[in-house]
Amino acid sequence: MRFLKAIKQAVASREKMLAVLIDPDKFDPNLSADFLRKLPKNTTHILIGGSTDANGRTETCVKTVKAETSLPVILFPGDHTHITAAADAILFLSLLSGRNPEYLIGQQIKSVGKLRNSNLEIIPTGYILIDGGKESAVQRVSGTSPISQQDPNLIIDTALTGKFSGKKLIYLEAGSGALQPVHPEIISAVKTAVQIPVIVGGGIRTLRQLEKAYAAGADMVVVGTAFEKGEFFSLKNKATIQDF
Ligand code: 1GP
Repeated sequence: MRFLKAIKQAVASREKMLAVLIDPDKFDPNLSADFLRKLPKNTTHILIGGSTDANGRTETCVKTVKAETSLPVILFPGDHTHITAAADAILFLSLLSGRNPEYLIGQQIKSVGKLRNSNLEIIPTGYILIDGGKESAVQRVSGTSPISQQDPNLIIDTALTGKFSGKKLIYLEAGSGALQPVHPEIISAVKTAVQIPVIVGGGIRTLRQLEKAYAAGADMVVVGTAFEKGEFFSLKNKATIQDF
């Protein structure tokens, strides 16, 4: 369990982690070297995946990225067909906020054939979809509803259910391109309750939002869309990529 162990060690020494999410649907292998060169220097992980992989490009994406970076490359699959043994590890997600058995246990069972013969490190992760102000791909694909940010108690109870069920990480997800990221008060309440590593993603576009998420207790922040669009590098505030 070397990747989970490293995450736990970072949390123990209060080091914050930054994961950049690459969506295989939008990945251009010809631009990947350039994309990776532009990543903040404190990027700690590359996540690869998304709710869909329309062209079946996850494996190509993983292999191309792995050839160009020594950062851990971790799968963030939308379903079992996105799994490839070429990555280092997999967030083995259960969509705990939803009530669709397919995303609580069905897809996980379908994954076993690939996982049992791979060297992927499997990291059990409680995945909680939170309302980010617009319909997310996760919501659409899973057919489940996000939890309202007005209902922190349900979010906390859901996260604790994940912990009690043996999940090693809790991922608070506002949805890719969310209008409102997960509110810092919710991050704080969840982190205080679960005391295991907490990942936060969805709609984080600015350094201020990133710092607020960290200050609230996020151990790892995931940024996808803003890096894809280059927005994270051209913020109105003073900070630039070199400030990371
Ligand atoms: C989505 O949490 C990730 O699954 C990242 O979201 O694309 O909005 O950064 P963004």
